[in-house]
Amino acid sequence: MPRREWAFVALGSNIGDRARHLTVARAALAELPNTELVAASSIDETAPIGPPGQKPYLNQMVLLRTALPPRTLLTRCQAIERAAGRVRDQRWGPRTLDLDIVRFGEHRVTEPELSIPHPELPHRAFWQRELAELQPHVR
Ligand code: A4P
Ligand code: MG
Repeated sequence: MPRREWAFVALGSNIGDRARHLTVARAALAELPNTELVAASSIDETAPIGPPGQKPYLNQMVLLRTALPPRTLLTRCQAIERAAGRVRDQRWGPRTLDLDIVRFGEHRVTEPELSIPHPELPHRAFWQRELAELQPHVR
């Protein structure tokens, strides 16, 4: 069994039944192989960042303990987004479900397809709050 790492994954939704999209996403993340969903933060309603005319987001963060490598976790997250009816068109545009890997243990990844820690972390107060809420569960 490979070493398990702590991973912080951010959930966001601003289309449709936002709370339900988050619930389904949490269940799907908890079902990933060799992965445990250790804790979930409280849910924030946040003003949309990005193109104008979007609705507010529900945001939440979960703490996973996983043996999946970062790139595999990304692929799995994208499959969960697709299952939620996510259509990728506009960057930072409205979405049923967005899953972002915010931190993955002490890993630093700088690839076109994957940046860890997520470069927006310093700019998103709600992510910082959610991360702080989950931090005590890392042990
Ligand atoms: N990618 C690179 N690093 C990562 C990572 N750490 N986690 C790549 C996940 N994906 C990562 O993502 C584009 C590409 O980012 C992916 O193909 C992946 O290879 P995307 O989900 O298709 O597009 P996006 O989400 O529009 O762009 P991006 O840059 O991921 O934006 P964010 O940071 O996800 O922002 N406003 C509020 N209030 N709350 C939000 O949650 N989210 C966004 C999206 C915009 N405005 C928001 C919120
Ligand atoms: Mg994204």
